[in-house]
Amino acid sequence: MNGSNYLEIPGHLTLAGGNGGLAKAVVETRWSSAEIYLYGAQVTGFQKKGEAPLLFMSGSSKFQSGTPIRAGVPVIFPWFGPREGLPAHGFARTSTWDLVETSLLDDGKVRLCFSLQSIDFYHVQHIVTVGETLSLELVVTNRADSDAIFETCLHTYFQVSAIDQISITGLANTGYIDKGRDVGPLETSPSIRIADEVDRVYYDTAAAVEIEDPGYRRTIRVEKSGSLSTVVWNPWIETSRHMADLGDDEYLQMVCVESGNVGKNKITLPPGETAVLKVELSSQPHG
Ligand code: TA6
Repeated sequence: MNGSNYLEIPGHLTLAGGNGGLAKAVVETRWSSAEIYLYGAQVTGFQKKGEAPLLFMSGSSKFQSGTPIRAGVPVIFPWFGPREGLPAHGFARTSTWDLVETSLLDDGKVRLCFSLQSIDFYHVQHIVTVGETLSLELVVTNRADSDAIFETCLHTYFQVSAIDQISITGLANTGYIDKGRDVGPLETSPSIRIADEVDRVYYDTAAAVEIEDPGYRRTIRVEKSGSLSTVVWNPWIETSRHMADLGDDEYLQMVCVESGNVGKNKITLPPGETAVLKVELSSQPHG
């Protein structure tokens, strides 16, 4: 981090060596604290004062170049899911981004702007704003002279008190594909409960989603814009056992509710245009 001290903000933002020696920004505001790795421009932690962490971090996560970090909000770009001969979920999450700008906003929030280097055809920024809420913006500009076609996703891992106690609302009457079962029904349940492996891509939905967590006595809210897909994932027992970077029982404390544009909602962007995927993550304690 030599030479980047000018990006630090006394009392609010320090640059430090994180796990595996990877550089991270540590942020403090009057409402919350957060950690963001330059590797993947990945928020790995966000916690409001007096509350449980909002984001889940696997105790077995690797922190090494070439391997994604299993925590927080991996930035998925320019494709979602597997690609023959290429890294799953694109290369953004395994690239080291430049931290190009930091600022303390008038209202006390801290804003960080990361830039993804050396992709000829795209200019990509990830803007993270830490305050009472956590706001993330993935900003992609097409610098080529023909249409760019790509997928985006903010693959958010939430920490929950107990997976079988939570309920997820906001997706009723939305069509989805369950990856495991390869079916395409409409969500009939106004309130989704998880009692098995769930790996669903909900399409054509711009709706906010809420996660009700009675154990932590809070409701998490995912507000989004520039996104037509919502992914809900929990690996459950068998899949977890095959994941080297997730403890066998950690599926009990996590759920992914991801905002993006994937599959049939992939983005076609004309030359010179910009697409912005924005999410605002908040939590409301129960009274
Ligand atoms: O978003 C859900 C998903 O695509 C699942 O299919 C599951 O594989 C998960 O992401 C994690 O993928 P990863 O490459 O991080 O192991």
